Amino acid sequence: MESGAAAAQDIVRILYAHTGKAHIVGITGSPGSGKSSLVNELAKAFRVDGRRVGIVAVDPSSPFTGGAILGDRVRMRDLSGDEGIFVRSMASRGSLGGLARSTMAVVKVLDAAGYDVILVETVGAGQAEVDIATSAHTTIVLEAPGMGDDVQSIKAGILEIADILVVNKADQPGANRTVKSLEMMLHLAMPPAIDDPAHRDAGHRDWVARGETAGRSDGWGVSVLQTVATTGTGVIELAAAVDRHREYLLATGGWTARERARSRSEIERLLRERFIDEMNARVPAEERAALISAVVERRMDPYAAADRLYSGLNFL
Ligand SMILES: Nc1nc2c(ncn2[C@@H]2O[C@H](COP(=O)(O)OP(=O)(O)OP(=O)(O)O)[C@@H](O)[C@H]2O)c(=O)[nH]1
Ligand SMILES: [Mg+2]
Repeated sequence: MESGAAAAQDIVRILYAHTGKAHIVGITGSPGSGKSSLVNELAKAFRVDGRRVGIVAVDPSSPFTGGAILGDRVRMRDLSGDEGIFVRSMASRGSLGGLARSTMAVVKVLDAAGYDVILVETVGAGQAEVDIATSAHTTIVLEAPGMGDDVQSIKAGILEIADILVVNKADQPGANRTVKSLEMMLHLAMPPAIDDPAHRDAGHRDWVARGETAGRSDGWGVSVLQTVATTGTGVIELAAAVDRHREYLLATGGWTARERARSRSEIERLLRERFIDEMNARVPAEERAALISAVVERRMDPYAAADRLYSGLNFL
């Protein structure tokens, strides 16, 4: 599956009909926030009732930790020997900022092979974060204490992609403040779905204190959980939240909606890749370079250049 698009296409043709049963869970967060450690613990939590767990760890080429494939092996060492767990670490192979091309292909293999839950770890940076959110059923966004706790500094867009927010390293100073900031931000962005007077009159803090979760357009209440991945604290609760999200999606039609969104974005991605490949194959490199120069030198605008390339493909 990882050796190239042609091989992947052949394999997917055979196994695709057997996919669609697994719960695909994306785990994203800043480098070093504890994703691998948490994935390790989550996997064990899902094993308790006998479910089989697949793990795909993308971005071992993280410039921050270097050689993380080895690191992941060490961290996930206590999973080895369990036949119900399969771990695959893969390099992001140049698709910087995006999900590795073959990630979802590998997820399909695990799905077809009968893994019930597939955990996909990606470093939360720009496009990869968005990619995983459109590729997974449930997206967990990890934060660690002290990474700039004011509402402004928390990355914009996090709310659109997070189904569950986790403050990991809850054993470290400042964890409570990070939780508060996230809850505040959730509340500001997404007031409670049910608008009763009690909600309206209560201050943010009271609202948070009552343990309510924020509502959003699909009705799912995003909550903020705390974990200590190194000891497993809070992981049972996180696993339960993941299961609850799956049940919620199934009960509300959200599952089908996400499947549609997943399928559409995958088809579009394949189409884009194929289109670019086709263009590179049909238009000689010198010609493409000349077009780029023309745009750089303002002799041609980018739209005109794209037009030229597009018509050269004779698709119309
Ligand atoms: N104190 C504390 N340390 C933790 C916790 N979770 C992870 N760590 C430590 O944080 C470091 C990074 O953990 P990883 O699990 O590798 O983090 P990651 O997000 O997978 O890192 P990258 O994949 O390199 O982005 C390791 O030294 C862990 O032992 C936690 O809950 N508390
Ligand atoms: Mg990791």
